[in-house]
Amino acid sequence: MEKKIIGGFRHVRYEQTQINPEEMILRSERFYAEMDNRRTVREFDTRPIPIEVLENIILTASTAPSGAHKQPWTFCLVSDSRIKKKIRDAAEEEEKISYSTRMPETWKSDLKPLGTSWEKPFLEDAPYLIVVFKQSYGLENGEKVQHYYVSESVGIACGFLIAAIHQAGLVAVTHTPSPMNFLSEILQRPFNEKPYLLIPVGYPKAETYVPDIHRKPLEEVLKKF
Ligand code: IYR
Repeated sequence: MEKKIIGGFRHVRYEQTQINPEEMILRSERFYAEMDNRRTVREFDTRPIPIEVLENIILTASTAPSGAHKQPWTFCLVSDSRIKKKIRDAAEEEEKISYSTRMPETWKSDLKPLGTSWEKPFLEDAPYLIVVFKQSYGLENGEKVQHYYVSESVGIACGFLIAAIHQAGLVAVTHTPSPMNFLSEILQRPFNEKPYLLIPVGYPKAETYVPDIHRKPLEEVLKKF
C-alpha cells in the first residue's frame, strides 16, 4: 500500500472506483429507490436471524464518520429472552406514564396516525434488540479520553445502521422510550455511556400494515443556491 507522511503522521493512498456520470445517475436512482422502500415496522415475526447478519450490520454502522475519529458508540445486541422481557417491562412502565400524563395532547394526536401506544410487544417479539449507547467520553486504561460531536456521530452511525438493516432485507423501529436510563442498569453499562436509541430488528410479521404516510417532495426539502 502506498504511504506518505503528512504533518508527521502516516497517510495511506485512497482510491475509489471511478464511476462515469451516467452510471452515477443510475446507481443513485437505484439506491434512492431501495431506501425509499424502507418503512418503520412495529410488528415482528419471532423467526431467528443468523448472528453474522447482525454483526455485519453493526460493523457497517461502525464505519460512520465521527468527531476526531473517536467512534463514540457501543452497540449492545440483545437476543436473551429474559433480558428482552426486562427491557419490555421497564419500557412499558415508563411509556404508560408518558402516554397517560407526560406527553401533551398535541404530541399524542401527532402520533395517532402512526398507531403507537404504551404497549411494546416488539421488545419481546423481535429476535434482536440493538441498544445504541453514546459515549460522552472514552475510557482507555482507566484514563478519560475526550470525545467530540458525540450526538452527531452516533446519529450518523444509527443512520448507517438503519440503512444496513433495510439492505439486509430486515425491518426495524427506532424506539426511544423516555426516560431510558433503565437500559444502562439492565445492560450494566459504564458511567461514560448513555442510552441513545433502542432498535428492535427482525422480519416483519406475516401480514404487516404500515401507516399510509408519505415523504416530502424534493422541492420541499431541497433549496438550491
Ligand atoms: N417514545 C414513545 C412515543 C413516540 C414518540 C415519537 I416523536 C414517535 O415518533 C413515536 C413514538 C413510543 O415509543 O411510543
